Amino acid sequence: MERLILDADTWLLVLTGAGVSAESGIATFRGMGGLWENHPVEDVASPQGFIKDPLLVWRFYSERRAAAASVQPNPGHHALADWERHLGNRFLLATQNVDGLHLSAGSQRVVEMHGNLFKSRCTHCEREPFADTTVYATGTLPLCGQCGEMLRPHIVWFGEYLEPADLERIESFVHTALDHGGKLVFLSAGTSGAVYPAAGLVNKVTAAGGDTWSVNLEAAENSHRFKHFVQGKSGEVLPALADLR
Ligand code: BJW
Ligand code: ZN
Repeated sequence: MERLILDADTWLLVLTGAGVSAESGIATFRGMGGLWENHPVEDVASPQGFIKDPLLVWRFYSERRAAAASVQPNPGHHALADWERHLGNRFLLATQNVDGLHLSAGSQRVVEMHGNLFKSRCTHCEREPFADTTVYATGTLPLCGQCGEMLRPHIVWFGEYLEPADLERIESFVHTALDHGGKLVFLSAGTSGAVYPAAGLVNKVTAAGGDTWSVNLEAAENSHRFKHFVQGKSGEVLPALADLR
């Protein structure tokens, strides 16, 4: 297997998707066939879906909270935390996953691009998003303790904008790497490369002259845009991939 060299010049930006948590026992979106109980994911993960049926959406997220609370990070998560300990500020992990498993594995420089399953926010007042691990009973609509309006999961749904500060953190990492004359590397793992803006990061790094790696169980929609493609399970490939110098 080709090795990814992580030396003193390397600046590594990692993007992860649902595939990285698959070996921990969390179903991927593709694995579910894009469906949850026969509802297209877009119906339970969009603002329109929430307006139409908030109880259904809360049931979807409560079920996912319960599932994510009972699993552990796998060797793929741990490998990324090791790489971060080696590279320090020359490492950034952008994850599309909302399960919090990278944080449990010890990763610290993490941008949760699509939010966090264990946070909620108010649909109405200015209250900050807050930690919420509650698995709400079916038929319960959680309300804001401050204003009495409906709460919603702190998740970036289809058609919603990602937090500008999160996107800026990723862009600024790339620019800092270039400013330092460093060797910029982008590695994407366990993602179908179908959802933007995450799927477009490979183009940005390529345009900036960086090296690009994809680790995925099967060829992803954007695999042809990467210089290196390593096919396999991230929990097996990642721990063996890097050559830490
Ligand atoms: C393994 C493995 C193992 C399995 N090891 N590998 C540009 C072009 C076209 C469309 C757009 C565009 N820009 C924006 C859009 C619209 C939209 C979009 O991208 N649509 C596409 C479907 C075309 N994007 C948005 O709406 C985003 N917002 C935005 O851009 O705002 C501006 C805007 C506003 C108004 C209108 C238009 C634009 C927001 C996207 C938010 C996505 N949210 C979700 C759901 C919420 C999170 C949640 O509840 O969990 O996030 S969608 C869902 O997909 C989830 C995931 O994070 C995301 C990505 O999925 P991922 O991680 O890739 O999972 P899978 O299952 O698809 O793939 C798993 C892969 O792993 C597979 O390849 C397997 O082979 C592999 N695998 N086991 C390694 N063990
Ligand atoms: Zn409120």
